Amino acid sequence: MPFVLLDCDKPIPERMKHTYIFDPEEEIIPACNIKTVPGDLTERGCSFAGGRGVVGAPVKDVIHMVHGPVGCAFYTWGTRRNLSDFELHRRYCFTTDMQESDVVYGGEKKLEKACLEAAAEFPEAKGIFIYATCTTGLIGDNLEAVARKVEEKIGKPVFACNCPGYAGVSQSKGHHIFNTEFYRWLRKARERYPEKCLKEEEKTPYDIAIIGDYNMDWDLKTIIPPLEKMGCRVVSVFTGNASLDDLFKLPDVKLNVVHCQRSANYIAELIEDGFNIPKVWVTFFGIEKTAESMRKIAEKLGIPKEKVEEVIKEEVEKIKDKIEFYREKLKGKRCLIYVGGPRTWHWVRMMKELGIEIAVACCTFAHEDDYEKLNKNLKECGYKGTLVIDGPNELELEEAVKRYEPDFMLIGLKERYLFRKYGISTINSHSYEQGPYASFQGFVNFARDIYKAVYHPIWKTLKEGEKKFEEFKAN
Ligand code: CFM
Repeated sequence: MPFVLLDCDKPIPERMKHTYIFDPEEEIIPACNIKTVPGDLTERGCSFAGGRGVVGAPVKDVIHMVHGPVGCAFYTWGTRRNLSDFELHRRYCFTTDMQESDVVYGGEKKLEKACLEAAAEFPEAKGIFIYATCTTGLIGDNLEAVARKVEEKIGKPVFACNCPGYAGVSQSKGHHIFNTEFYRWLRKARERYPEKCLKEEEKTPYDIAIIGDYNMDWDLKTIIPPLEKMGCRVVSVFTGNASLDDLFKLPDVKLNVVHCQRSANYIAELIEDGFNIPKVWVTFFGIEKTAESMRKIAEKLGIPKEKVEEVIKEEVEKIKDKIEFYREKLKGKRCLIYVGGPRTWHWVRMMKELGIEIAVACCTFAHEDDYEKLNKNLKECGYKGTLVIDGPNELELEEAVKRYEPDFMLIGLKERYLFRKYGISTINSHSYEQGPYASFQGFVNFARDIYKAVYHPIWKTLKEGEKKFEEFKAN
């Protein structure tokens, strides 16, 4: 039986179907993307966080208006390093600050006023994104109606995202809603603002859009240059470092290159259906996967093989000695990976390239297809016996760490301090330590940060301190 019931889960045996030991001979998909069981102290986020915080947030030059109580607006900054060269999106916080009377009498007027005020105060903004929250979703404020009115008055695009926190079982539903609503809105908005679309004479056969990359700690600075070197032109990114104007051009490219296949595959599929633009799934983490992805893109666009191989060779040449150094230092180390979903499987090959064992792999909100990809990658890399947990809670993580003894953990800020107290080094895998981590150059940074974490002298000092304390207690 590949499913396991952890000791801490005895009072909630439902968690067993979320927890399995990977076996290359068996195709196991855990229960996932379903409601949290009562008693499970889940670490999942809400759908609003997925729509507003993950997909919408990186758009750099719009006013992100959160229509709800002031607390919901926290997601405006400080949560995620989706950096850009025009920091309107991370510097300011816009909210209608709903009060009790607004809830009773409706908040549409307040929303309209807030949008108009913000637009007047920030003329540099290219438009407004309005987000519903649980409060305004429940009272049924008509965000689209307000958006239309405001758009008429300010003469700039206004998009409304109806993604209250309760819309789904995790933040994943928020990604989905943002994708679908934005696509629908964009189709019509392109008719209202034809000047923002790419004109026929401006198009090239090598135009691509990167879908599902949010420029964490400037990942785009390592992803884009090799693609440009092989001849691509990146016209738009959904939504890392994106200007609203560039998002209008999403359906004008030749190929959609989908990186995060959880949060943004939806819009790539809609654009494929609606505009007949093909998509290709890629992974820009680690040497092998980045090279494989570049070959896939080149093939779709008809870029000559020799050209791509030349770029790959050049890039690999630049990093291979450094990677070899880190590989020597890290081979045989054991890790626990726990990220949202895609990164857990995106990183399997990269760990293999560094000679690292994957003891435990967890995802916060993955779906079946993520686990299919995780299993496939683990199998291809020859891993066996990895403990996989869907949506782990803190107790499960503690037990996993005690049983599997990883040398380091690729996790987020929520978990890091607890496990540091256990004496295990951690690397912030959502927003990074010192990124970028993507593509060839990013791989060196990632390997360096793992090396720095694992070899930091503090862990030795801690262990010696513990030993001394035990001796002291014994005497
Ligand atoms: Fe996509 Fe992401 Fe991820 Fe994600 Fe996230 Fe993230 Fe993530 Mo943190 S969009 S699903 S909701 S790759 S913020 S940049 S690292 S959990 S695995």
